[in-house]
Amino acid sequence: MLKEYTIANIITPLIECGIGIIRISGIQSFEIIDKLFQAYNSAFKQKESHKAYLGVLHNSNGDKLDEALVLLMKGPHSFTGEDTVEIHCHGNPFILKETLKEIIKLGAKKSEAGEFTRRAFLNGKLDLTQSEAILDTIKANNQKALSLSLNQLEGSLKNKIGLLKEDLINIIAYLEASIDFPDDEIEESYTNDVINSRIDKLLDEINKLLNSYSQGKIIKDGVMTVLIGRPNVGKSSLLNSLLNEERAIITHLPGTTRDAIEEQINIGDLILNIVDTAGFRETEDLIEKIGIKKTYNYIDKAQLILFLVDARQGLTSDDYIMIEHLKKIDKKFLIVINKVDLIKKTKLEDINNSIYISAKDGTGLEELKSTIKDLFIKDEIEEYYISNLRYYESLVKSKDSLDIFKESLETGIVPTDLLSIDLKDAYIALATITGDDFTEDLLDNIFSKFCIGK
Ligand SMILES: Nc1nc2c(ncn2[C@@H]2O[C@H](COP(=O)(O)OP(=O)(O)OP(=O)(O)O)[C@@H](O)[C@H]2O)c(=O)[nH]1
Ligand SMILES: [Mg+2]
Repeated sequence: MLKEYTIANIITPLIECGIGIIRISGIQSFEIIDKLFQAYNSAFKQKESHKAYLGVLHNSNGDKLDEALVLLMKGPHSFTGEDTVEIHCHGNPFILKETLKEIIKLGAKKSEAGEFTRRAFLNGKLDLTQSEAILDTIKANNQKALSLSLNQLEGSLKNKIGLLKEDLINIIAYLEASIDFPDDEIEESYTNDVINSRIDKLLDEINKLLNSYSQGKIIKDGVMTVLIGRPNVGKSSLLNSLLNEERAIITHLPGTTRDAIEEQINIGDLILNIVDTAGFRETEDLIEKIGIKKTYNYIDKAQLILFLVDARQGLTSDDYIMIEHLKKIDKKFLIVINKVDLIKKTKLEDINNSIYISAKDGTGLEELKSTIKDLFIKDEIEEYYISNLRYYESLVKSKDSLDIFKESLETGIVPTDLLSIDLKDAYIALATITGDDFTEDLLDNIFSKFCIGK
């Protein structure tokens, strides 16, 4: 299955910067670098692994391309498991592109998205949960998300699923042995009750993982949060205060924001993917109308609505209509009463489920943040989190097969020799998570999400 050709690519962004890196992986890696690079140290000839060599890169005409540092890693002790070369040159897109061109001329192919990691997987350096954790690690932008992905990269989920698979294999082996050697006392302890309780334990573990998904996904992807409210209530001002920058235009004129503005903010370890919208009101202005239509689309997608109200006006009839709508579609929302700096405290209306703030002077912003955090981050910490829909769906499949098995065992309708089929299905579903059961399509799907150099 492993391709016999060598792959290469620029693995750092193509911008002017300090260092740019090209990676080559495969059987021809060392042969290619020999033709392209002259090391100052003659020890380079011995190709000692995990050493760095300084020298000069040349093109095929003998023109100097750069002075570079070359790292050699002999397979299987490399990321991909193959002979690997990393060329660290100056972060100049021209140098990088020219050097890659020479490498391709010398016989390597330009790598596809995720191809280095795919090779690492196919060479048994990583399972699929670890491969996918690499992508999460690259994207993590807070400590919690990072810890989650790094644990998975170290193999926490791989090991957990491994234990579940091992348990299933033992039960399947017993069932099959009891069919082949029905009179032998293979293991008397394996009564239906024992099997049932072992399956129950497995189901417990699977349910725990399934239950961790919503929290895992929030840790990894954050919460889609939409700012809505009538014109001029201060939606854009709140966005700017939370971001600590003048991102959205603010004026005293109603209808300032027309196109939605999307930003990301971190509240401690919680990411808010926050959208400032045109809000809602009746209008004849075509552009504003489009903006308001967009607001409704965002409301549908939102996990949290911050519903802004001007403290001087309180809730208007339009607001009540919107609140009813949000309740009807079962959206989580907070009523945020803004501009409290303009009104005496005693004059404030007491509204349920509301927080009082001033986007202008920062009053109440900390309370708003901690309320949002409490809404989404659970106190209790799970041992494992799954944060990937693929794992969730596979676990559901596995659980369904175990449920069917339990039913068959209980009713006794299914002949014993067919009983293990459902257990095998449950096993295969788990095996697709770690990748000991995979199709090329599954790999294409997973690795196409990676960047070219990974
Ligand atoms: N005093 C005071 N003024 C505020 C506060 N928040 C916003 N404003 C003012 O209210 C006006 C409208 O603010 P925006 O943030 O543009 O309101 P918006 O809801 O985004 O308005 P549209 O985009 O037009 O729907 C501006 O003049 C802001 O300076 C606040 O907490 N206190
Ligand atoms: Mg606005």
